[in-house]
Amino acid sequence: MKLTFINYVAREINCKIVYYGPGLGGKTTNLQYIYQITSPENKGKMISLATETERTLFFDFLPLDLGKIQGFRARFHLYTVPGQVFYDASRKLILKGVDGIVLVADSQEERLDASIESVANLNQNLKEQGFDLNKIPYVLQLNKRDLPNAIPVEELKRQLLFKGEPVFEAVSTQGTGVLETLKAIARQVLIELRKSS
Ligand SMILES: Nc1nc2c(ncn2[C@@H]2O[C@H](COP(=O)(O)OP(=O)(O)OP(=O)(O)O)[C@@H](O)[C@H]2O)c(=O)[nH]1
Ligand SMILES: [Mg+2]
Repeated sequence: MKLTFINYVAREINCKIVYYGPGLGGKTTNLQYIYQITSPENKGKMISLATETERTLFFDFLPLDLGKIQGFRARFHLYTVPGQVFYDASRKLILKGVDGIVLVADSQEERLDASIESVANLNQNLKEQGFDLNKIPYVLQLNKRDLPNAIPVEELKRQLLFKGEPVFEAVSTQGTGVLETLKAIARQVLIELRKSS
């Protein structure tokens, strides 16, 4: 199904990670933090595809410490989708060729329904692409832990866990939990690539 893009000249394997989740949950904030702390020689341009009303973000970067697969380095391309409900067509497009997904949930009580809906929407859109959320590398991030109306972690897990995926608490505006989340999804993607190589 997935044709991982291999660049034989640069000896790199390209991996696509998509940050999914409800509108204003903190997907873009995760990417901005990662971009900020990655040294210039290890990252490409951060590209923001924006229309008047809709934002999505893309950049690629090359972590050096994630190991090699049969002599190839792994280059990770990180994408965010627009979270608001009515941008479903964009989300489907961005999911094409995905290798791993981070669900950035909003911990605030009033955003619980939106987070639950986003997991369901992800599951549905993956199915349409021929992927299975039960099988694809997947990590859940509980973001905005700093806010007073954040729901207890155990309650969020009960509502949002899909398959026993790794869960990380985050305050992405402060960078807390952002790298832990990224490393966890990268690790899963590399394990899958090693299986198929
Ligand atoms: N207090 C707090 N605010 C946060 C946190 N993470 C993100 N925000 C804020 O929440 C707002 C939305 O964050 P974005 O990163 O733009 O959210 P998004 O998921 O990309 O939203 P869409 O692109 O609309 O789907 C911004 O004002 C962020 O500064 C957090 O952990 N704590
Ligand atoms: Mg965004």
